[in-house]
Amino acid sequence: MVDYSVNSSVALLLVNNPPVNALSHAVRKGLADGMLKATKDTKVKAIVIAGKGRTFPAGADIREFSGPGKEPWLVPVGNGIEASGKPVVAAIHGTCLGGGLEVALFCHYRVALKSARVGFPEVAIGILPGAAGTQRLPRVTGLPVAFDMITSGRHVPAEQAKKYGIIDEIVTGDIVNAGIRYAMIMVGKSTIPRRLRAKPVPDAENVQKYADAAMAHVKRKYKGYEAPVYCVKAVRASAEKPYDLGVENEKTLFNVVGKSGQARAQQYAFFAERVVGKWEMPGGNSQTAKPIPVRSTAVIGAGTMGTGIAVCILSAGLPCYLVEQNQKFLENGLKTIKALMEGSVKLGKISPEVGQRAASLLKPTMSYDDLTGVDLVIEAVYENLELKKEIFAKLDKVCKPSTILCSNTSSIDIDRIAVATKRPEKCVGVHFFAPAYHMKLLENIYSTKTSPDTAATVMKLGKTIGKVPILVKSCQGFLANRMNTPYGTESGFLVEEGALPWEVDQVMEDFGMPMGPFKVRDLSGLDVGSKITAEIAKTLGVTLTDETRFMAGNRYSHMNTVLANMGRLGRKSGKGWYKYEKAGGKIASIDDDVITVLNNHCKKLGIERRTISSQEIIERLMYSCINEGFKILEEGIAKRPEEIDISWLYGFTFPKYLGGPMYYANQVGLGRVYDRICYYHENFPFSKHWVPSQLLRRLSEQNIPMSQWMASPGARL
Ligand code: TC6
Repeated sequence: MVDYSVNSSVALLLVNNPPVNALSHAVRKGLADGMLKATKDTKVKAIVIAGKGRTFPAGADIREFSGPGKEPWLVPVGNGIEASGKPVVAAIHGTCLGGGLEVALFCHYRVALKSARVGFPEVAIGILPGAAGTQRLPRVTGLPVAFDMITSGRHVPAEQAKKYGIIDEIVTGDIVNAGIRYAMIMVGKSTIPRRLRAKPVPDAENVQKYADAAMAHVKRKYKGYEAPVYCVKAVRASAEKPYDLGVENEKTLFNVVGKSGQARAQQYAFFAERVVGKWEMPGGNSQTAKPIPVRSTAVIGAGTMGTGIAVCILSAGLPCYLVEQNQKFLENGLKTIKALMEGSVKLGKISPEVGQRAASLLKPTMSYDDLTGVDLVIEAVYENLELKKEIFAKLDKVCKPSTILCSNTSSIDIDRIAVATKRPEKCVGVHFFAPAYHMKLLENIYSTKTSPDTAATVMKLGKTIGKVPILVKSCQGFLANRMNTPYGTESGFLVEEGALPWEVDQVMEDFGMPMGPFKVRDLSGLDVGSKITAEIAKTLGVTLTDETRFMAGNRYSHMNTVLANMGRLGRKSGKGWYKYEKAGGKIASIDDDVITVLNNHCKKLGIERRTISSQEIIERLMYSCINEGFKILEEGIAKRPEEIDISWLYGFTFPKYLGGPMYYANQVGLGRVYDRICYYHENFPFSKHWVPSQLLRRLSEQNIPMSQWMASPGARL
């Protein structure tokens, strides 16, 4: 796990634990043994620690967190490194993260390739740096940078890290050779002045000011998350306690937060994100399928989704045609893309160079004939089957035979679009979430005809453009929207039965959702929902009135349309479920008029309003979706619960500290969830989404533990 060699007078400790050289028990032991050997060997005058393969250690082995752990711990190993009288150099390439950065900070010197990144991402998995990182980083960077890096978990590029003082020198060429060269220069120099433990924290007298600012920031930005709060407490101690007591304090905090339910959920989410990359579908999987190379792309439609998708593609450095039917739409689209790219540069999401390059990669056109040679096209027009079919037929005619045709649809069965082409095996769904340039989920959808190579291509494209792609089978609404539907429906029923919209929102925000369902409706526009409902009613042959309570035997609430018909369209009109300071305003306040409308609506329908508990709100919104999630698994739309959880984490900003709805269901207990679903089914027999899933029934009745049905390694945490 750690290869030991001596090159002239320099000992090399090369960590060899692919894929990311995680600091497993064997690696920690290898480092401790290597240090001992190098210290004893009188020929050795300096030591280099580096990583074999793609990276310097990227952190502790997260899988070990669920077990009892084994000595040697990282702090004593690090103490041994720091105490060495022979200079120890960390030679950094790839990602030097978490425990890896802690090892580097125990070394006396740090050199790195320009492409390397360093950081403390522990906060993202619900913990804090636990091997003195919270005490050593502030001694190098000062408090503000340490608070920022440790609470955000961001990866800092090597050159920036050099400015912070973390890296001593940027080197070129082979990292091991560069490290050895650097170490030879340091031979004979005293290591005492390089030991961070003895250094003061700069500007320590202002710790109160920095810590207060950091605490206020994390409470606002990471509402509900425990780890960032613990990170602030640990870093603060670096300025208030002597080094050894600061390390002791960090250990105490680590032991508390490390055992929390949030940490387990966030670590599950970490592995779930990796599990969904190992997809399978009839005829192939991520190992066997071969993605076609995508060197050129096109997006059809320069509306909100089309421009957002184009921005993702351009930001990844891929050429992109933008196709519209008339000059005005095209120009508007180009303006939007320019503004979004400029915004991304300003926010530091992309570099100015990438921003500039994007302008030359974007090719506006009104002619499909320009698309003959592109490798992949994404159609992003509005949800209309006939229009999508028409576009696919045109594309099929002009594009080369190998071009992959994708539809950015949120609900239309891909088979129904693909029939318009002679290449159904090359047709696939790519469902982006609004705003497309921001939301990380990419829901890729295979139809009965999609080939595994086509699926592999869009899964790879998703990664290239910085998304978290999942692969699901086509069905009405696919995974994400199908499962999320009861959430909206039930929230509508709750206000009809007695809850107020702001009460429902508050409960769900306290639960962890960034925005309650009624604020979301106001944001997207009540007219949008009411038009969709009208379309569904038309298809079913139902005439909607204020008194309609059922559609095709299924319970229905007309309240949203009642408000929309009053011109209360949401934020854009200044009134919706809430009232706002102005049309287009963002500050939502309670509106008594809505209570009046609700009361009148209920009176008309003969509904007696009642008090509804927070628990009922959570159960009706979450359990109805979870029930649908189990049906999605049962039908094979999603292969594993991880796909479902990832879709909620990155498509609906479900709180990571709850892991995702399926993980959450496990924590509550599948038996309890099933019983409550049965209870609601009995009470609301006219809501199909309460018909209990058979899979959930089986699991609950047989008391099958999570480890069996969530068979992935991450889920066992
Ligand atoms: C810490 O250090 C605490 C210290 C305190 C000491 C007391 N452990 O992401 P990828 C696996 S906490 C175990 O696809 P990339 C991953 O599951 C840790 N396994 O690659 C996957 O396995 P699979 C602080 C890990 O190139 C494979 O490696 N560090 C770990 O897209 C490849 O991973 C972090 O939180 C791990 N630490 O990204 C860093 N890391 O192939 C976490 C990865 O079987 N890691 N694996 O599916 C990352 O952020 C990314 O993996 C990356 C590489 C940026 C290092």
